[in-house]
Amino acid sequence: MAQNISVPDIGDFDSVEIIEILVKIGDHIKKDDPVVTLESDKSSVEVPSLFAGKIIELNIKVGDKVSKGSLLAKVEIASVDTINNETIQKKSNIETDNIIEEKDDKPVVQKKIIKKVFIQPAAKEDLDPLETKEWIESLNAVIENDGPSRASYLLNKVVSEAYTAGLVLPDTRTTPYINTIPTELEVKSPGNQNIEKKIRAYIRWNAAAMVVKANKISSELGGHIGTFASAATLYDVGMNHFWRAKNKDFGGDLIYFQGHSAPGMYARAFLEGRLSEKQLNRFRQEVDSGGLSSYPHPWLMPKFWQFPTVSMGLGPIMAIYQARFLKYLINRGLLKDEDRKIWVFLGDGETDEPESLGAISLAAREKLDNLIFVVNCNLQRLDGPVRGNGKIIQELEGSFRGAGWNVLKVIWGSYWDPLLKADKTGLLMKRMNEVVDGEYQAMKAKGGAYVREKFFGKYPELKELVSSMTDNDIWKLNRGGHDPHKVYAAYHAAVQHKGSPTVVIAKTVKGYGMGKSGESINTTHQQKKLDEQDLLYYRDRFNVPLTDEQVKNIEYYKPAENSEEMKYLQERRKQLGGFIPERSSLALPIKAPPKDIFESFMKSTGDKEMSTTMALVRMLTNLLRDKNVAPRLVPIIPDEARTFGMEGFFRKIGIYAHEGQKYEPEDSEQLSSYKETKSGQVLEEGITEAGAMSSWIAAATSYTNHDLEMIPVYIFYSMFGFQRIGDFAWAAGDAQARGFLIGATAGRTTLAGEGLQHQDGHSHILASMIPNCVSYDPTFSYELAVIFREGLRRMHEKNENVFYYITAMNENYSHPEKPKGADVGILKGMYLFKEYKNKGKIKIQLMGSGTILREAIAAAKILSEEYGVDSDIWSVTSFNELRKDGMEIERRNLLNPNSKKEKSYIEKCLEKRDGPVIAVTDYVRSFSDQIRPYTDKPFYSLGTDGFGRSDTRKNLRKFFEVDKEHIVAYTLSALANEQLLGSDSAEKAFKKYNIDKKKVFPTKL
Ligand SMILES: Cc1ncc(C[n+]2csc(CCOP(=O)(O)OP(=O)(O)O)c2C)c(N)n1
Ligand SMILES: [Mg+2]
Repeated sequence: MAQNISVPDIGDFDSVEIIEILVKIGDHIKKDDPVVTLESDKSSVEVPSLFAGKIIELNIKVGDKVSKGSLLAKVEIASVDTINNETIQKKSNIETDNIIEEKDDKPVVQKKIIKKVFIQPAAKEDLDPLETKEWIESLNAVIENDGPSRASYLLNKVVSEAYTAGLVLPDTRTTPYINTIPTELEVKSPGNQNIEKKIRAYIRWNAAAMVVKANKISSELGGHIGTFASAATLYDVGMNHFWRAKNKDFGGDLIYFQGHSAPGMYARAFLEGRLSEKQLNRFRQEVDSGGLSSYPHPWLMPKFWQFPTVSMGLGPIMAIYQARFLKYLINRGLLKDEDRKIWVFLGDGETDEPESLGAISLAAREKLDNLIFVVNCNLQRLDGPVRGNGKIIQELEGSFRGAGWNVLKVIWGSYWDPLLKADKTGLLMKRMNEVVDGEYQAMKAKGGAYVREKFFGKYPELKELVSSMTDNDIWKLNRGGHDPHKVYAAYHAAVQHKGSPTVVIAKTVKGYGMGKSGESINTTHQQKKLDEQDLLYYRDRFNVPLTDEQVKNIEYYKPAENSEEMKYLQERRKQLGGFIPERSSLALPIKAPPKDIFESFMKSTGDKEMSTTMALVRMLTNLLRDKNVAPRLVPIIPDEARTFGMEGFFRKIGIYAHEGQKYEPEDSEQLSSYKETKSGQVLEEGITEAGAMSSWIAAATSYTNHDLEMIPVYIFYSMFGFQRIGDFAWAAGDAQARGFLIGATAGRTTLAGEGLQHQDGHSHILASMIPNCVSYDPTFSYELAVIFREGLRRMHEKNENVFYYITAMNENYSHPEKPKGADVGILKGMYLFKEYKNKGKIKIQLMGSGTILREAIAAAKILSEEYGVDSDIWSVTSFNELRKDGMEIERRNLLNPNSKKEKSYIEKCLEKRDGPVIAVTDYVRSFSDQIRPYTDKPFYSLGTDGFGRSDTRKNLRKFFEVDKEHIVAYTLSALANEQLLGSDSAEKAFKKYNIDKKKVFPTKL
């Protein structure tokens, strides 16, 4: 039986061109195999076959224009069963309508006043509607008889009671200021608490000693003691019991450590035998190798740190997208599900950062139960209290619960348990609720007597409650985050929890154990020098077995290898599979595709016009046909797929959606319909550049975190790239990310109508600041192809730790054939595109990049034909790469004054060529000015300095003086300036092109 393959609904286009035929007569194809590629003026898309079978007829050829319904080919199919049963049929909307009309069977309360009471039954189904009714009627009666205030009071009481009994009330925003897990439900730690306490004390001591020692060398070195002091228990319980390391049998949990708690991680690694005393002595002294970096920096300690976190807010959001990416890899079948967890530590002050909480709703939406946040609420940030007049723990609880997280508050330590039990009046809980953080902080700074008076003293009943306790006993009433039992119970509950992410909100004391020198005082954060008395106090507080003399010498403490502490420590980590943190990669390289995948881009497009963005999308489509590369590509798009002509990817490879697609998309009959699927490949991030970049980083570091090399390609408006997510890009460099960032709709005058906030004339400058970012501004599709292919080779085949930033434009133009031998120059940053050498004696070196190179090419023609000025036209694919080369060679020459001078690549290109350089780009002048020092030729740059504005490309180029007319006139003037030509020519040109000499410089307009 033969079936027709026709053009499906292609959306808003009447007729589109066939640019590729991907099958031959006689080919056996599977269902969904692409048959042809269609291209409109904006995007290209493959048409898949709806049938499996043998191609028996081809009814089209390349270049044909087709529309919906046009016959493409005929297929002889094997049997009727193979006919695609997914052929999309429009379902009626009846089902949906039914759902909408379904009766709400919640108890209906008649009385008007009750409408103000928002009560939801806790269980999904009402087991006893009569009883429910009685409850509601009772409430109703109280409201009517005693008023709403009495009713609220009673409700609060009931809720508190319910909470103390361990009921989870997910619909309330906050719960009372007590631990989420009731004492009776706490799972006990199997650990030996005595030994763990000692280990913790040694780690505390060594961390503090390391910071103090560094500051004896120089107070310039800095460091923090107070943060880790407050978080030591939170880390230690994880290290001893929960965090499983990567090894040959398991992928490993991933831990994002709070940046400035790094001293604690070094101190533990020292006890574990992974870092030496010599290394600890080199904390923050990294210039001569062997030092320890101030904070987690994988670039500086590539075998130790995994995640750069110290720029606050980046860790939490990157971790959320990391957790999502892990699920993506599992759902795409690239990684097995080993129940790995992502743990993230952040400070309570850090939650001020929009990035910290900005993506928490995504984490809940994606049901990331592999994600655990631990917020260390020591109530302080750098200058003072996080919420002096409020309660950060309650505020965070509200935010996280509201977003749909499982919230576990760890506020009070075990010493409080008997008091809470004995509190029959509920006054203790009331007092806990009413005290604000500023007071809680002051209480920990001022001792037991103060707490008795200020906290318990408020109510006679509470004073009585603690009357038999000494001030010292009261002082010992600990906070949850310092109690290993409470922390263990919370972590245990967190790892068991299914269906949503968990946040453990732990209350601690900043500078815990530091006494007068820095416990809970506003200056704790900056404390890095402890005097002798402070150190002796610290030793005594934690019973560190060091003599006074050893303390005065600030010696580290490491027990004998065969001591019970050391054996315990090693055994625990052995049980958990190895050490953490540790960075490694067992990822296999991806073989770069054979050259022919990009071959078609090396030829001229003839009259056919297209943008480099379209060329890129075609390249990606081709790559999706390469069996090595295809599964590893991760296209990341922040809600702009249609802008970039990438909508064809939706249907072809699907949009990742962990729950698949629960609806029939509006455009389901179209070729590029919005297809969400559990195994989808595209990450359609929505409008979040920070989120999309975090996804990109997760994919770009997958080779180390999941031992799986991935190829992320994040495509965005270039203006909303580096300047929006610059700090993430810097962190990506630190994390040794490998992947492509594509700054689309690039160029100040090329993205014409969008105006000031959209038109990018500087993203390359920002990209150039990141040492391992390789950036290009190509003009022609063959340049893009050569660059992209080399990126694949360098990053994903040769595993070089660089990442690529490439700008792509939305201006359509035809593309010439690749000049012979241009590849090397394209990659190095410049090559000779064309020479005019048939006219006069005057010559210029004309350089351009991006779309503006085309203005330069047009200007060169005018200069040659009308003014007798010849030019060498250089396509400068990367001023940034040229500068890197120039700087390095210059430095080498300066270091070796006696040796023969080496030549930079720019010098080599220009040495035998005459005339001044005229460089012109769609970016600010400092972009091309970068290479000025590396040539002795006179150098003139034209660029788009100033704010953009909306207009046509032609008008914008005139405004910024980068159009062919300005290039001609300014070149003539430059030649006059160099006394190579009289000034008449320039003056005539200014007149001819109506160039207004009185126009104000564009930066002032
Ligand atoms: C983006 C950013 N801004 C500012 C800082 C400087 N900084 C380092 S620690 C700190 C205070 C942190 O307070 P918190 O998050 O509560 O952590 P704690 O030390 O109290 O645990 C600040 C502002 C930074 N590291 N990153
Ligand atoms: Mg804090």
